[in-house]
Amino acid sequence: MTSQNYDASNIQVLEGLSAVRKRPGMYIGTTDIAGLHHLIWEVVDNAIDEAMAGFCKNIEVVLNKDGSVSVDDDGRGIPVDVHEKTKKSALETVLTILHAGGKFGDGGYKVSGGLHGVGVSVVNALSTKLIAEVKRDNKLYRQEYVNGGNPASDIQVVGESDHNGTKITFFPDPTIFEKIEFNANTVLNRLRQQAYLTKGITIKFVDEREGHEAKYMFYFEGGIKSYIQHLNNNKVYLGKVFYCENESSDGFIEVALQYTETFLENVFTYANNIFTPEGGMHLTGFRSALTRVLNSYARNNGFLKEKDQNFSAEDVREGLTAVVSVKLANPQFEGQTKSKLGNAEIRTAVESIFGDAFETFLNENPKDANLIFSKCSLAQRARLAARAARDTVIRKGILEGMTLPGKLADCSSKEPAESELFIVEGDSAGGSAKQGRSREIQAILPLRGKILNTENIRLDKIVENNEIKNLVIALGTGIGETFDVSRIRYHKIVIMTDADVDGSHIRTLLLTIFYRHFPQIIEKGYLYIAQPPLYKLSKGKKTWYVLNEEEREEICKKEEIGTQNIQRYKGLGEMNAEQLWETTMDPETRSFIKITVEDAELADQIFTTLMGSEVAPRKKFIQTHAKQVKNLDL
Ligand code: 0RA
Repeated sequence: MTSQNYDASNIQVLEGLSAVRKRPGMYIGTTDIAGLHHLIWEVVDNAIDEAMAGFCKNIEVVLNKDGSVSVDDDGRGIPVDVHEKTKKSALETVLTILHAGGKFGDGGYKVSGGLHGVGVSVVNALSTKLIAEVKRDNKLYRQEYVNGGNPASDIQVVGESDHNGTKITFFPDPTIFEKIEFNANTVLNRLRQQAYLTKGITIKFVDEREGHEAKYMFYFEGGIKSYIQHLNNNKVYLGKVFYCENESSDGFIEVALQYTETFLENVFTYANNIFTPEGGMHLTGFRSALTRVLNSYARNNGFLKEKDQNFSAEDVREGLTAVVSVKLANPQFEGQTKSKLGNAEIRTAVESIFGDAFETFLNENPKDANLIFSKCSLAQRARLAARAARDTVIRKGILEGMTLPGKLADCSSKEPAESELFIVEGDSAGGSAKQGRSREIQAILPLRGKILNTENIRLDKIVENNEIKNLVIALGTGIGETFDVSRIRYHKIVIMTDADVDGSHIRTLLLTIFYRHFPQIIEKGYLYIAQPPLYKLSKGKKTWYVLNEEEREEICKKEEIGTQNIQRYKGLGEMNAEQLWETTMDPETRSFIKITVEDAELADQIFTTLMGSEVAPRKKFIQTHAKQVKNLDL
């Protein structure tokens, strides 16, 4: 833009976009890789809005060779006529004025809050160049913006078109983002999720970047019903998928669910296609209707006898896979990460729409109802047994200060924030770790051999296992119904196992235990994996400890180290106390991997596949991932 046509409204516009450039975090959360991807989400969300309003059937996302991204849709096309308030084309208004995107929309349930929905102008502000192409009125319009949203020219007619749509191509600004390279998997996962949530839409993804070439297409006829089938793909499921959709004056409600033989609950909730991991009113309504309907049906049909207790909320959650998706006019996002739905009216809407439909489903499908009730009743019996077991076996210990296990070499600090617990495989490595540690802040708990395969073992069995009992007592949190993460005695829990197959198996088992029974510990970021070296290389007085083959090859080549100077550590036990400290435990030099449940769905599927009772999917997984076998247990 030149200075001659710099009038008052322009100044306001540029101030708006420069505010975005000054504090990008306020608009897209962060400027790291997650923030970078928000740019794509923002444009795709706009196209999805068009689809939800019933005007768009196809969306194509392309990662272009030149580093830019294109999002092309066949919606109505952003209007190009002059907007009376801003005296600019609607297109330019949408692309240069903050929050303008939602104001024109008459598309029913317009996303207007949460992490997204900040408007495509934010994408423009954070791009070095953005090209908008609009197909409308049989014409193809084009306008280019540069350096954070400045129009490089007026809107121009550059051709004809026989359909409507919008294509936005943008180049993320490298001076804003830490990194401007997109991750195809991140984009794919998001697009797949959006495709599930928007029944009947086709989303294509094309990666044209050199060395990354790929093409995908997502179309799910059943919407979230297909999503449930995908989530339960590797599990033994109980009966068919329940699905309902309905509209009330408060919004549009969709629920799909299916029980599985697993013990885990997988409920994903969305509001206006935005994932709400903190739950909220839609989840509350869903849960209360589920418990209420199952109990009343069970009583009426003799599954629960007079003397029996009602199913608790936990009993009906076990093995449940569900997706709850609501669309409403003015979503209120609350909570720490603005990902909890606050609209109270949606609770009653979900409760009655889902409740009625689910009751009908049970009445009309007695076989499926039977399977669900058997599962709930098993969960109920296990809960009561676990409670009894805990009362007798561990309640005294964990909740009333039972002495710490003899095998635990505790640290002297009583401050959880600085304390670390190393869970070490085998007694001999445990010995070295006890000698080598910093007694002040590091505690060692040796575990003997293979602990157990938790997949098929319930809470009541777990608390009878000595190794696990020691672990639970050392953690200080309790387990099951009385689990309390705030009582944890260490803020770093470090799994330290050998770098071999057995070690990796034990690590997988431990991760499973944490994932199933102490997920809050992972969510808090307290769980780590130590990385003991695989090799020690030496040349003269110099030594190198290396973590993997690649590093070994590199150093051996560079330093001309021959085989006689390469020592391979088969296990932690081969290192003396000093070496173990130096390579793996010393806070100054060690490198830990922090365990996250960033993708609970994926983690669950890997655990289920590797450790579940179904053999076929496990084989398939190992075959298709054999080359990445190192990462199996993460
Ligand atoms: C404002 C108003 C209308 C549509 C859009 C914006 C719109 C924005 C984007 C961004 C990407 N794709 C998009 N498609 C549409 C309503 C248009 C009308 O009433 O005709």
